[in-house]
Amino acid sequence: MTDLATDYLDIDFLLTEQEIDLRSQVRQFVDDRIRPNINSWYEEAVFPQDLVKEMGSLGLLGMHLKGYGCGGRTAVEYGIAAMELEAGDSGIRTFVSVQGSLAMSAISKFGSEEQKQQWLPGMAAGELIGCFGLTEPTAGSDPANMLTRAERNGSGWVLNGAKRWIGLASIADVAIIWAGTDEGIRGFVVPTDTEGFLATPISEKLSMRASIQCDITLDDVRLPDSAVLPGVVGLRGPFSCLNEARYGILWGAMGAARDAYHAALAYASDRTQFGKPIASFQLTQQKLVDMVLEIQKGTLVALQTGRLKDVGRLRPEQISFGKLNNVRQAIEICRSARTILGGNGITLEYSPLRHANNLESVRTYEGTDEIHALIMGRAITGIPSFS
Ligand code: TGC
Repeated sequence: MTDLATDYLDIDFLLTEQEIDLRSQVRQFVDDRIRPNINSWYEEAVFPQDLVKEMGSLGLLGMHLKGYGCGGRTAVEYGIAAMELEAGDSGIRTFVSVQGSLAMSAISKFGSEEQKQQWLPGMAAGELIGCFGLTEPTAGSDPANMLTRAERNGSGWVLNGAKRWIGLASIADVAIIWAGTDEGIRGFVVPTDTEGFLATPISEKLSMRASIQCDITLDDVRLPDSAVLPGVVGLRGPFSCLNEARYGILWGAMGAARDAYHAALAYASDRTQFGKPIASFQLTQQKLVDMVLEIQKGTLVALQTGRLKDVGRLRPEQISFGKLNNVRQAIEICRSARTILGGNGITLEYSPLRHANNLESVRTYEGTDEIHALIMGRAITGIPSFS
């Protein structure tokens, strides 16, 4: 029988044995390698780079891509892994998303055979790190207005511009940089040791502290013609990669929410006030029940989205449903969990506020709540509000 406190609706019954095995494996990795250390990484703003190869060995990098050393896993399996990683910390799940869903998927979807062979096996193994440069200091929600330019120069290209909020850029070996050209927006595979490429970590963050986000400047970065991603021209390129990352997020957010709920439930069962455990108070029970309702609903949304993706029926507008709903609900769950922990909830000893702070980034990157609401609004009404 299912344990109602952990899986009220018996969602596990909908999972295959292989999915449950993968979940156990990733959960074990999180328990062994992330949970014991996350508080110090978070406090000291350290990204644990030594975990990268371990995640590669576990098959978590580019896990739903096929060939070139990638895992070839299903979308649901990728989602389950994202959920478990984010139950540890959003910063670690974000690493896997940026590496696999953004940088590797850009090469896998649109790269030349040579680019795939050069980069994907090393990235899948965690020997090489990638980043994805779309957002700019003055172009976040509206990447069509990017200022970064790539000009043809003889048989090659010269890139100039700036990118902001680029995960992993300062430790990356390769950057996928999207830039305006006379032909439209194009993607470039830029080795980060190319002259003129500079990545600077953004410090003093109150969110995602166990992960790295950077400013990038591109100052006359000279590239051969073979650096361009040949398979796409236009914003469809980066948006197709964002679909993959947004998909991982809608699972991951439920992992953070679940972890916060478990912390609150354990605390409420132990903590005694007025002579009895605070779990016995009606207001606390209401909060816990509201968390269970939204975690279970959000997990079903994630699973349905994944099943649609696995049979090729998933539309980007449906990813927006999950990204908007699950991140929004996850933040509320984490904040509510913090209230059950009282004053102790503002320390790093308990996870809910760390998760809530991380989720502020998650609700902002890969399309804000507002952008996903407007994507859904356009899908429902047929009327775009942003153009
Ligand atoms: P529109 O100009 O009409 O469309 C442009 C082209 O793109 C196609 N398209 C998509 N293709 C695949 N998947 C999607 N989800 C797509 N959305 C649009 C579209 O069909 C068109 O193709 P074509 O061939 O006809 O030219 O653009 P739009 O009006 O559809 O989009 C407007 C809007 C607001 C929805 C879009 O601009 C948007 O999604 N904005 C949010 C951008 C965003 O999420 N930015 C965050 C990036 S995160 C980041 O850079 C950091 S990475 C994380 C890290 O490093 O840590």
